[in-house]
Amino acid sequence: MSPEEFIVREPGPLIGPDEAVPMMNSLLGIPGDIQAIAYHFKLSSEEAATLFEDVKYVVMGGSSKRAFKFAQRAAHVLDLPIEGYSQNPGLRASIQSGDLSGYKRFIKSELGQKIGMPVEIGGTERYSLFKVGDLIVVNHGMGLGSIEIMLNELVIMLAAAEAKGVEMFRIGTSGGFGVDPGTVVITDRAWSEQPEEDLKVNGGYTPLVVCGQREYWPARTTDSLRSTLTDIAESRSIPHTVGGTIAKGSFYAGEARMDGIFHDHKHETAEAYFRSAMGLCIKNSEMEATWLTAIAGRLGLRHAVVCAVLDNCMTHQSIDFTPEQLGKFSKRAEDVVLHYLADRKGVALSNMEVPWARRLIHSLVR
Ligand code: R2B
Repeated sequence: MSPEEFIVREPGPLIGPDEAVPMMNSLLGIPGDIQAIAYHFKLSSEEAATLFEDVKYVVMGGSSKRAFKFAQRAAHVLDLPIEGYSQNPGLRASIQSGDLSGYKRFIKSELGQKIGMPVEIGGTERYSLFKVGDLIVVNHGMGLGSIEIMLNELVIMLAAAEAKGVEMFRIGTSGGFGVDPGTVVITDRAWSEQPEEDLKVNGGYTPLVVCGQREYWPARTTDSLRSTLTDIAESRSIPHTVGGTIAKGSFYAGEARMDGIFHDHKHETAEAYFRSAMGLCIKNSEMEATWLTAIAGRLGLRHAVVCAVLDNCMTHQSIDFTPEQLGKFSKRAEDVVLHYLADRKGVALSNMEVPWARRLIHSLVR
């Protein structure tokens, strides 16, 4: 197939601070009148419109616990109000209908606002979404399929709310290619796990399968945001590097890890793979970056991927640090984004931690 035969989806122009998240699917309606249901979040466009109108930032990561902790930290250190989903369904009506979940959510929401504890908004079976001030913190689960679902529904809700100038950050963990554990990789572009396929189209695109066909979607993160985050890491002495990030479709097989159920490949095969990736300035691999750059890129939303390296795939393939060390490493990625938010809000960060007593109360209530 010659290059001109590829379907290439171009990045959209970056939206300005007063421009709303664009709606690209006219079947769902026009801005100001979008009729949609975020199926996995169990929220309608009408609910989203009232909840998310003022959203400016979205911070996402794999685990729901980490999303809660980031929201908790952001609320505390940036002094952001906790926003819950507190439509009182009434105790009597809840008992009569035999479903107390709405009423329980109302109580939790009211309580959360009093004790500074973020509370999930919407359905929680698949994802946990918190809102503190103008910030959404949400988990996307593990893998490309999971983040694609989350992003589609989230972006539709933000478009329905006509949220303006929204910026998106993925913070997470990753395996490093010749990069030491504890280093934060600030992604310049995402790659598929077959980088030679990405190279078939010039200009920073990555192949994604859509309706059985390979399409090329934007792979670059936003230059200005990336360089601001790099300056932040530099000035705060957070160990970091900038480079490419492979988003794998699998955790064990994709890298011929030595700690999976199969061990079909020699270590040299995996090493040759890592080395050829390193030749393209690829620094790490995780499992989500391509769908973020693809979706945010097409919509013109400023976006960044900031992942801490937990293990260097070149030297050892099992994650053999203590949970405390790993927690410290992954916090570094969070810190970069937290500092960015503080700078944008003009907040001087003296203490970046939530006091232990508050954390204790929250863990008892949650
Ligand atoms: C990083 O960590 C998860 C696997 O442990 C996955 O979501 C990723 O990208």
